[in-house]
Parts: sequence; structure tokens; C-alpha cells
Amino acid sequence: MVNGLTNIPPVKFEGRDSKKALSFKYYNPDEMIQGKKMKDYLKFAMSYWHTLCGDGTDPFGSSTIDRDYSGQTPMEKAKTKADVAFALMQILGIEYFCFHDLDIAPTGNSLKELKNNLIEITDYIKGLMDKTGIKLLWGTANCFSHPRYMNGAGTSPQADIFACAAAQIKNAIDATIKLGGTGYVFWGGREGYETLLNTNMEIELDNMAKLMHMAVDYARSKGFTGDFYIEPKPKEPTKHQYDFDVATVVGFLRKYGLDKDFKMNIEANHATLAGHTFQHELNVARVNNVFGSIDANQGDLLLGWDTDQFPTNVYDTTLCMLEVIKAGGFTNGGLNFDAKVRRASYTMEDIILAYISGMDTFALGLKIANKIIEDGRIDEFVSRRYASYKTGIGADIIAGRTNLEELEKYALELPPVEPHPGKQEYLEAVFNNVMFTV
Ligand code: XLS
Ligand code: CA
Ligand code: CA
Repeated sequence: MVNGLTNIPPVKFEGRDSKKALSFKYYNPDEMIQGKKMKDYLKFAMSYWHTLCGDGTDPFGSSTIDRDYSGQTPMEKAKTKADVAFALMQILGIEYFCFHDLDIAPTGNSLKELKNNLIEITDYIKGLMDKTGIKLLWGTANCFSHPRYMNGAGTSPQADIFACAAAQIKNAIDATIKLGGTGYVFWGGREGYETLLNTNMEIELDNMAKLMHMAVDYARSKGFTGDFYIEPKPKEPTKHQYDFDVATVVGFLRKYGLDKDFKMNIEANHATLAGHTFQHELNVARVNNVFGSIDANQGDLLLGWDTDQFPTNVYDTTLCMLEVIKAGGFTNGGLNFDAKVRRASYTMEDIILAYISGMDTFALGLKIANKIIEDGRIDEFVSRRYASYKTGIGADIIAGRTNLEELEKYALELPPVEPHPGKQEYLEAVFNNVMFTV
């Protein structure tokens, strides 16, 4: 196999005491957690863009990662790239992948060429999927790289550019359906603005919603039963992005009647860019019934931009998996490693090691989250904290059976009320107590 994958055997679970780099220390795919195999709980997916396309370029330096897939033509190279993708997923035991149209198909010189290339490469990828049993988690269209999208795609001030985006999205939906994907993602990298001096926000938001309605109508008419996702991100590349965070997107979906078809694809690094924790975004999605899928990665607090690093912070993955378990686990979604190696980690082995680290970190997160639920101290505390809403006046508030006048009458007769302590430090200590077994 090309690009350094020759002779790498499948990575196996060896347990925490193994010192072998190419082994899982915590991710044991068939281990049962709450009646489910670990691999089915976590539903790991490989991101085609970072894993097969990212070349280590940064604003100060050229590429460091060899992406010169063998072949005489762009299509032959795209097919070799697909071979490498599937070989990599087999080595790692990853059962799902995610793609943008431009990750898998050569761009060509026109939208027409792109369309034909996408048809040809998805025929090829379908063959690899049938052979390996690997499945598509979600597909999407890259409506942000081409210069035509410099002012936005679905929010472009030019109708012809809106039409180009619609064409790309239609073809990416066709590709997703053809490959049996269970999700289709909208990430609005250029859907926002730099200055209101040249922007009509109202038209842009209305148009974005129209495009999403068209996508839903088209996909449903072709038999797509999966979920649509919006992936919130507050900024980068655009200064103000419309899909700022989960709460903002929930408001948008409800305003435009899109909330029946759309859920959230929540990325850890986008949460922190929005000034939230990853857990916060997952929780807002869960309590609003729009939890869908996850882009697993982490940012760097000292850098503060979208560094898309492989997740290694077990505290964060534990808090994440607590939310996932409480949301009832994934249905159509999964854990997509939207993560890339640092540019000095430029070999294929580095990429495999990075995935091992990310998968082990989430396996630990799942196991500890499960232990925290079994331990019960934190959930019990929270349940007791709200116990006053279970009976008496609290139950009346919950049921909507009371009003301001009644509450005033009630409050005026109360003796001085003492607030209960929040016990944050104690709960953090409980968390550590369950988490560490040294
Ligand atoms: C970029 C986004 C992007 C989406 C898919 O920041 O994470 O990769 O996941 O378009
Ligand atoms: Ca992402
Ligand atoms: Ca990102």
C-alpha cells in the first residue's frame, strides 16, 4: 500500500499495561458498557479531509505531509487516496467515515466536471464499502474553499453564487444517499459577515433557511431518512458566523421551521471558540432535543483558534460521554475525529498514533462516565437540589398551576428562607475520586 501503510497490522486492544505504541490501552471494541459494545457506543468515524487531504500547511510554511497519491490522473489519485483511507480505517478498526465532496472527488474545471467526478468516485468508494463493511456517517459539500464563495454560499449577496452552492449541495446529498449515509452536515464557514456596512443580514438568514428547506425537500423526495445537522462555530474563517453556538442555531431552526429535520453536530473546538465548554454545548443540545453527532477534537487554551487537535483531555471526554449517555447514546450520529496531527507529525504512523490516542481518550471517557453514573453521588445531589419542585408549591410551579398573586401570598407567609449550598468543590472532588484509581 502507498504512503507508508505497508506492513502495518491491525491495531489491537492490549490493555493499560502494554507499552506497545501501536496498540489500544483502553479502547476494547467488544467490551460491553451498559449493554452495548464499546464500539457501538462510541461509533468512531474518520474525517476524510484532515486524515487524507491535510498537508501540514500553515500561514508561515508549506506542506510537510506527503499527499502525493499514486496515479496518472486526478481521478486515479483520488482512487488511490480512497484505497489509503479504507486501509487506514481497517488498521484502526474504525467503522465510519465523513467527507466533503471536494475531499473525495477531483474538483475539475467546472461544477459539471465536479458532478461527474463525484459520481465516478462514489461508485469506487461504494465498492470499498461493500468489501470492508465500513459505513458513511455523514457527507457534506465544501462551499467555502472556492474563491466564488468569498462572500458566502447560501448567504451570498449574489443569486448565481447561491445557485452554485445549491448545485454542490444537491450533488453531495446524492452522494450521501448513494453511499447510505445517515447524516448530512451544513457547516457555515463563510455564512456570516465581516462588516454590516456591506451586509443585509435579514436577506442572508432568510436565504440560508430557504436553502436548507430545499435540501430537506430534495433529500426526503429521494428517500433520505437520516438527520440533517448544523455544525455551530462562532468565527473563523468569517468574523461573525451566523451559526454561533447551539443556542443561536436552535433559535434559527425554530424561527424557520427547520427543527423537525435538523439536529446539531457539535465540535469540541468550536464550543471553546464560542466561549463555552464542550459539555455546555452538548447539554444545550440535549435539553432542546437536537443532540445529533459529535466532531471530536480539542483546542489549545493558549492559542485560542481552531487547532483541531486530537483529543487527549480525559476530563473533557468524560463530561462529553456523560452527556451522550444521558442523551440515550447516538442514533444516526457518531464520534467523528475532525482532528489533525501537528505539522511536525508528518508520517502515516503519526496519524495512526494520533487516532489511537483519541480513541483511547474517548474509551476512557466512556468508562469513567459510566462509573460516575453507577457511583450515583453526583446525580443524587442534583436530584436532591431540585427536590422542592416535586411537591407542594414547587410542583404547582412545574405544572403551571399557580400565578404571581398566589406566589406572593405564599412568600409573604414564609419564615426567612435559607438557600442551600451548591457544593461545587465537593462534587469536583467526587468526580476525581471516581476518575482516578491510582
Ligand atoms: C471547520 C469545520 C468543518 C466541518 C465540515 O472548522 O469543522 O470541517 O466539520 O465542513
Ligand atoms: Ca467540524
Ligand atoms: Ca474545527
